[in-house]
Amino acid sequence: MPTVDATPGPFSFDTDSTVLLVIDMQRDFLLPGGFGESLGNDVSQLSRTIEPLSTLMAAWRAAGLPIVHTREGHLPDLSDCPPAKLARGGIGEQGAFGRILVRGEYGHDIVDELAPVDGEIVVDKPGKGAFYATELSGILDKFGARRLIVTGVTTEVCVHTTVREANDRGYDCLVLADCVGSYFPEFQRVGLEMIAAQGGIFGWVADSPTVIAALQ
Ligand code: TIU
Repeated sequence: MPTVDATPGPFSFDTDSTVLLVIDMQRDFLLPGGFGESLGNDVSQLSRTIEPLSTLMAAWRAAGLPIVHTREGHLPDLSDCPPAKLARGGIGEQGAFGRILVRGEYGHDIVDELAPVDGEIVVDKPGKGAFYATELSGILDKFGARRLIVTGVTTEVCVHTTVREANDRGYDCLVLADCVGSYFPEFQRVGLEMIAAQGGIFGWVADSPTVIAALQ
């Protein structure tokens, strides 16, 4: 069984029960000019994840293993957007890449470098967590998944919400530090520490090259 040198300890994963989850690598969060940058955020803190994640995805695909992508966003009529989220502004408004976080808009889709390939599943989610109001649980069941390798953005928001719930649902989660990003370096550091503290209170943390090496 492949084993990764992780924090707080080794993380072993069966290749027939592990899914690579790629969370919200969307243009509106990652690209200059997008929604994230319009809020005053430094998108380079996120875009540094694209290259290592692209390399990891290539190795994962070469090994014939499953990848599930997610996208945060809403129906064009915003009927699936809670009033409190809508009231904070942005969602559905016109941005540089189309209506912000609306399904079907250019900015809502995944960056070109990490585009899903044929057969990979994309889960559209209205919330921060990837389980809330989505079909993710059933999809993971079909893959027989017991473990998740978790990547994407942002570390302390959609990655944390998803990993915390995945842990409650019984999945062992390995979060890859070089493949998750926060606009705030302090949140990145502390967000990763929170996962692995207390003996791995809701997951493990490692870097992608160790996972790629374990696949060889
Ligand atoms: N995907 C995700 O994390 N959505 C966010 O809104 N994150 C922010 O950090 N804003």
